[in-house]
Amino acid sequence: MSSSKTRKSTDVEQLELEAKFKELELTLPKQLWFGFSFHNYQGFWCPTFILKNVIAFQTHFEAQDTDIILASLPKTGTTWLKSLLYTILNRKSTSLHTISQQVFQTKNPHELVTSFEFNIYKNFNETQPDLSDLPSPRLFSTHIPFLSLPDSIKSSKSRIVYVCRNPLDTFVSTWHFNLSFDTNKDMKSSTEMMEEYVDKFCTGLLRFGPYDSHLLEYWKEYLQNPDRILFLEYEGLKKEPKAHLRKLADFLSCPFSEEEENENVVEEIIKICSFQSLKEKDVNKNGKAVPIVENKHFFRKGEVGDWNNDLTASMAKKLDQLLQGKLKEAGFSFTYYQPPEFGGYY
Ligand code: PAP
Repeated sequence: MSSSKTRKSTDVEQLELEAKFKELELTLPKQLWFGFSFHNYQGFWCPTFILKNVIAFQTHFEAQDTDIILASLPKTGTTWLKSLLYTILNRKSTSLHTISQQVFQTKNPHELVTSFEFNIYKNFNETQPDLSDLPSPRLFSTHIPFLSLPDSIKSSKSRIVYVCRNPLDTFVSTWHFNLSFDTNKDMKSSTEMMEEYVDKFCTGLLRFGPYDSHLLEYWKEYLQNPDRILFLEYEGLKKEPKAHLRKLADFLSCPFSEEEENENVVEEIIKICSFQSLKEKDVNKNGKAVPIVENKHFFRKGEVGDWNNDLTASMAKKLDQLLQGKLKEAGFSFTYYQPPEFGGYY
C-alpha cells in the first residue's frame, strides 16, 4: 500500500474519533475472554484492541458495487474460503501451478484477502486507507455482524459470501486456537475450564458473537437478497466440494467453462486449496500473517465432527441446543450438519 494515496485524518476528525471511542469504552459492557478484553458494541463482542478499527471502518469505508466480501464468525472456514475465492477469481490471470507453487508458498490466505477490522483499518488515523492497488473485483473479509457493516456496503450491490459451521466444531476450533497463543501459554486446559467456556459460548460470549445472531443476520439477508449473499456451510463444502465450487464461481460471475470442466480445473482448485496442501506450505509452517498468531495455528485438523474428541456429552448437548432456540424459531437449520446422537456418538 503506497502511503502517498492514504488519506490521513485531519486533526478535527482524529479528535472526534478519539472522543467517540473514549465515550464508548466507558459505557459499553466489558468482559475478559481467554485473556483478552472485549467490549459489547452494537450487540456483538468486539475485541477491545480493534474497536477503533471497527468504528473507522464503519465511518469511512466506501464500497464499490463490484466488491466481494467474505463474512464469517471466526473458526468457521475463513482461511479455506479465502484461498478458494482468491484462486477462483485469479485462475485466468495466474496459472493454478503458479498460485499453488508460488503464491500460496509465500503468502498465507489472510495476506491475500485482508480483513477490514484487523488489517485495513488498523491505523486509526488513516480514515481513507489506500486501496487503489487492489485489482477489481476487490476482495475483503470481515467477522463483523451484518447489521454493523457500514451503510455503504449495505446500500451497494457488493456481494457477500458467508460461511458458517456447526457450533460444536466451531467451539472446539476456537478453544484450541485461543490456547495456542503465546500470551495464553499459562492457561491450563481442564474440563472445568472448557465447561466454563462452553457456557460463555452458549450465552453469546465469543469473538463477534453471539453465535446465533451472527448467523441469523446474514441468513435473513440472504433470504431477502439471494443474488447478493451466498450462504455456505463448512460441512457442505467438505461433503460436496465440486458442487460448492461451481456455485461459488457462478456467484462471483466467473463460472467454469466447458473447457475448464474437461481439464478438471474444479478438482485442481479443490486440491490446491485443501487443508493438507495449504498446511504443508512453508509460509504456513513457519510464517506469521497476523501479529500474535503463527500461521500454523490456522490449520489444525480441518475435519467435520472433531468435537467428538474433546466435548463431553453434556457440553455437546448445550452447544447443540443453540440450534434449537432463535435459529429454529427463525426457520434456520443446517443442511449438512448431523446433530449428535447421545449415547452413541457418530
Ligand atoms: P479464522 O477465523 O481464525 O481465520 P478459520 O479459518 O475460520 O479461522 O477456521 C479455522 C478452521 O478451519 C480450523 O478448523 P479446526 O480447528 O477444526 O481444524 C482449520 O483447521 C480449518 N481449515 C483451515 N484451512 C482449511 C482448509 N483448507 N480446508 C478445511 N478446513 C480448513
